[in-house]
Amino acid sequence: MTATPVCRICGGTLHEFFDFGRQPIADAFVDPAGEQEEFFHRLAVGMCTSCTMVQLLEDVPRERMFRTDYPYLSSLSSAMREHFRTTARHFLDTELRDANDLLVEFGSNDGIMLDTVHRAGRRHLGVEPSTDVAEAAAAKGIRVRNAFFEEETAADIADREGTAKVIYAANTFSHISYVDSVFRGVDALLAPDGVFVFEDPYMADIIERTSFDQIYDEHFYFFSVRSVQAMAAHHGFELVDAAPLPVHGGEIRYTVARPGVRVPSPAVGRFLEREKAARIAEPDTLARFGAHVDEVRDALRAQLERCRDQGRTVVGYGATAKSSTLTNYCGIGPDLVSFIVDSTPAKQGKLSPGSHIPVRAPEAFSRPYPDYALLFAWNHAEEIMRKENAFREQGGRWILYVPGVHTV
Ligand code: DWN
Ligand code: SAH
Ligand code: ZN
Repeated sequence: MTATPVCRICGGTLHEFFDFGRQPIADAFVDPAGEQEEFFHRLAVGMCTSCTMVQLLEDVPRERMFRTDYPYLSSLSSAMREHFRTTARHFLDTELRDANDLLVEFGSNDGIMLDTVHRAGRRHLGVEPSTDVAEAAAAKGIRVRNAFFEEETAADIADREGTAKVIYAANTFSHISYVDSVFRGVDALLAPDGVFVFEDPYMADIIERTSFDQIYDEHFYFFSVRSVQAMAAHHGFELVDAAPLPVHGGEIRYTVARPGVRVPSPAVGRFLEREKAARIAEPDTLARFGAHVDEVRDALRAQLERCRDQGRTVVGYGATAKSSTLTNYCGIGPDLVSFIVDSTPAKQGKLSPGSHIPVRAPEAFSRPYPDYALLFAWNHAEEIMRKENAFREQGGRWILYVPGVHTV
């Protein structure tokens, strides 16, 4: 673990605004029969007073998070499969005009996006350090390199394959503390007229919805249009577009190019104005966010304790990485949430990190239905509530905590 006293982007001073205390690795589910001790780190966030990038104060060694048995499989959500199909088609229609054009995706996971590019018979390469998920993509015929994306990997790909028209990353660039190496890699690999496109949770949405569970070890940076523009410029690139996405509780897709190559979209200026008006980079806004976090914690605990005291059963839905911060910060254990159901085979039979709530297969949800279901996968609410529609019909209620604690 390395201390991070200064901004990892520009070297500016960090203003710390929230400390979640000791937290486990959010995707390190615990084997109940195992004896391995859990790894804990200090989870605290700050904002750079120069470039406004929000970031963790300490990073966890990357091999502890992204390893052979990283459990998250992107393709388990049908809404996300549709989102990435549309994304791939967009690149096929707009950027990959020449039959020989190459698309490189880092953090390609189980191939949820590259599958469409591969099926279209177009040149692609995934870069994915987590072996199990990389193998899942390779099994679909997708070309994947089992490695971390950084300068050396990118330069080697450029040597072997030539430059890429599109370098793409979803929910991955914000996971990488060492951005300078990534930008040097992009510089080595990107075609002169190519684009580097990435999409990640949007800081303005996190503040607006108090979705503090987005903060955990894997999420190192919390991007805004202003901080991404500064980061791109700092590394000799230009932010040329920003587009909002409804997925994962509110994201932005950023398009970065070499300076002067693309005409910047007016959307960039519009977002900058909006961020200024919403005062998302002001210390008092961040202090208010912190106060809201504790309000949500207190309201959720009160609700769960009420359920327990009245003898009502509560089950968690979706053993998300996000729920690690939620359960551990709010002190939610198996006494308040008996178990969590999740469709990921590698999570089933394990215990949630730190909070040690058992994880079971989705079939356990209806045997019998609980009185309440705490929706940890709130970003997939529509898909899950549709699928589990019988739960509400027979009188069950969902507990949500974004935005704010409420039942439906
Ligand atoms: O950024 C990240 C995102 C993309 O994925 C990574 N750092 C880690 C991970 O975060 P997460 O675990 O918070 O992501 P999700 O997509 O909110 O996780 C949903 C969980 O719920 C998965 O474990 C699968 C499960 N699930 C389910 O049991 N039934 C999901 C759906 C849609 C379902 O119907
Ligand atoms: N793109 C997918 C997966 C996001 S999860 C989606 O949006 O659903 C983040 C992924 O990034 C994991 O699969 C993890 O193994 C990978 N990752 C983490 N650091 C990386 C790095 N330096 N280079 C490439 N991939 C990385
Ligand atoms: Zn900075």
